[in-house]
Amino acid sequence: LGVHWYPGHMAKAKRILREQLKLVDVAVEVLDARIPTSSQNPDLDLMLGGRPRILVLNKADLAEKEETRAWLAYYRGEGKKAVAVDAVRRTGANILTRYLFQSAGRQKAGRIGHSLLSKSVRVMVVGIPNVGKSSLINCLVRRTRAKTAAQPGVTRGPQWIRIEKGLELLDTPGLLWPRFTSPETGFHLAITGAISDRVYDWGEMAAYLIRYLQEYREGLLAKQYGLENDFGQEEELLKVLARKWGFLQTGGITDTEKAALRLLQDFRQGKLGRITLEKAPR
Ligand SMILES: Nc1nc2c(ncn2[C@@H]2O[C@H](COP(=O)(O)OP(=O)(O)OP(=O)(O)O)[C@@H](O)[C@H]2O)c(=O)[nH]1
Ligand SMILES: [Mg+2]
Repeated sequence: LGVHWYPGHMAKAKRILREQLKLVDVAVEVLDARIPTSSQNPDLDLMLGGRPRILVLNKADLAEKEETRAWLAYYRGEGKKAVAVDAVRRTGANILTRYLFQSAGRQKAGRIGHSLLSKSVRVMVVGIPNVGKSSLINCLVRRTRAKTAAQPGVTRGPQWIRIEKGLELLDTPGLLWPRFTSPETGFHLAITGAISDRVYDWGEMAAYLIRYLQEYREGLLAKQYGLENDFGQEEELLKVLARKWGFLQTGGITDTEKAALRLLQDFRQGKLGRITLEKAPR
């Protein structure tokens, strides 16, 4: 399970990130609101040292509202600055901007183009692959500057982007760490799209997701896909779905791999509704 998911370019990315850190006033750690625990890089504390940090729960549109609220309350209880964001629809961007200036110890001096700051606040945006770092920057910049795509590993080198509001934003490549604390972490990262689909087995990932939904969201799959029920073996359920979608191989054998991928895609695109895989401690 999860063998070559720590590609060589990540070691390089980490090195570059360390070099750039000297220039940084504030770090924004982008987490996936569906998996706040698993998307938090355990190496980052050491890397960032005492630098001010803001947590962004991104893709909040895909997570359960109540859970996201509970996560924010939890972080704030720990004295951390945290904000929920939907980088595509620009929700939460204004709060984040305010936090950035606060954390850098500055008041926002003026509106766009009227900045009284002699030097802009330098912000490094870090996080796991595909979590929406580049999208977040584009949403703060209000236009498309950083390249984004629905697969991990799009941003390769570091990239500073200056905006007129007295902020300079550094986009960075997605980082993972060499050892996951639990197999669950690996699954959660893979299911949400942080790890390349070439690494994990689709069937296993889909089976994990099905088990989760059977346990915590009973009836959801049945309702979504018009099935009689959604209990039973994961493999059986994938066969039912494959048949339903007409994913058949020669000889009429159901193509469960293809069904698994479709299910994962539906989850990632939010077609199954808002689903938080990791609940906030309360
Ligand atoms: N639904 C939803 N999708 C998002 C959000 N933010 C980003 N995305 C999507 O997630 C995918 C990855 O976004 P990127 O901004 O490229 O992510 P990244 O962290 O820069 O990825 P790498 O550079 O590959 O590490 C894209 O398809 C985005 O449209 C969000 O808040 N909500
Ligand atoms: Mg990127």
